[in-house]
Amino acid sequence: MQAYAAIIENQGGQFVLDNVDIEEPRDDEVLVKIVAAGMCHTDLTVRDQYYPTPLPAVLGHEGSGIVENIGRSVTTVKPGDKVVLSFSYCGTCPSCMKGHQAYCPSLFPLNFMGRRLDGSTPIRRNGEEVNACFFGQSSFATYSIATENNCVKVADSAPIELLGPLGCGIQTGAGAVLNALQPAPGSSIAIFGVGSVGLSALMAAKASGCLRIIAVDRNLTRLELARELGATDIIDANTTNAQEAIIALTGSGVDYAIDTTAIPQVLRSAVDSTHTMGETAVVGGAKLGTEFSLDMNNMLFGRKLRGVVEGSSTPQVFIPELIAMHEAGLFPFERLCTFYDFDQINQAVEDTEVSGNAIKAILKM
Ligand code: CXF
Ligand code: ZN
Repeated sequence: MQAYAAIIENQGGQFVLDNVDIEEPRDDEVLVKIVAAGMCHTDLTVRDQYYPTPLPAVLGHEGSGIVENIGRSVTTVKPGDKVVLSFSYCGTCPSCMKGHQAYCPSLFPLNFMGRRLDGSTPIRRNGEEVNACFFGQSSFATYSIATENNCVKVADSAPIELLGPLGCGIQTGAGAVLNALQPAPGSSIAIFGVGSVGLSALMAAKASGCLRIIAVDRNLTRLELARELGATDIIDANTTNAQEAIIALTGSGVDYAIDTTAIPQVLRSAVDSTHTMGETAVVGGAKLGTEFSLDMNNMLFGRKLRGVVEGSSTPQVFIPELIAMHEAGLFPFERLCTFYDFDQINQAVEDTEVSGNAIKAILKM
């Protein structure tokens, strides 16, 4: 069938909108009419080829929409269902079977190789293959081929236009707190970088009963929003040494830290801002091969550092939980969102990464 898609043709280039042909779903696949798709920093990371998804490619991995058609073996969604699309996982390996889908060993090939595992792609432009299957969806398009595994069915009454970012950025931040760190009520936490991932972590920390929530960033508008969403302290990293300020505020450091920036020096100060036995989560995706250093003796005194992918989420469980928290007023993630028409996609990029005026851009198809 015909669809309209945003294609990255060259490293660092703009999105080019064009007509494409999309295949009908295979046995385990789901054709989704995309209503909206959030823009995540990882789309731009791949545009810049920090991760080697081959180009030209249709990116987009925070899609939401309505099931149009299903393959013969699909049983959990049907045409007309509202779905949020999340990351792709195999579903059959030990990690997936234990509920650790975000740590599926096939995560990279399934989400970043631009192809199904058999090497095929469901998208063509003028008869030429275009790389797709990005996070099992490539949802910067009016239609997407997803797999049953990465479709999360939501209620018919759900505000589907808003929900796509739950499939990646929002669950990445919220899950780092609610699934991975699991702070006890009364804990302290410092969040380095308050873009969409950091602010999602912050809202989750507030909902968890953290009593000291310290937001660190260089963007003053985002810091003000952090304060409105529950930060007890904000640190302007343009003018203040965050690590020193956190130690001064807390006496000995925070219980938990999260680095969303993927900048080695920032990750280092996140770890160094925790007290003995404090725990830091690294959630940002750096360019492949990026290294960072730590003080070994600082680590020796019980500090912990862990990587957290996609908020350690089982999407079919966690996304409905986040929707329920949103409905209860405990997780107002709509405050982060700015809507754009699909053909304004390059403006959305500029507003997100150049001016920083948009925190979570959502494209309406
Ligand atoms: C990514 C970060 C890099 C590893 C896979 C998950 N997060 C989503 O954008
Ligand atoms: Zn993402």
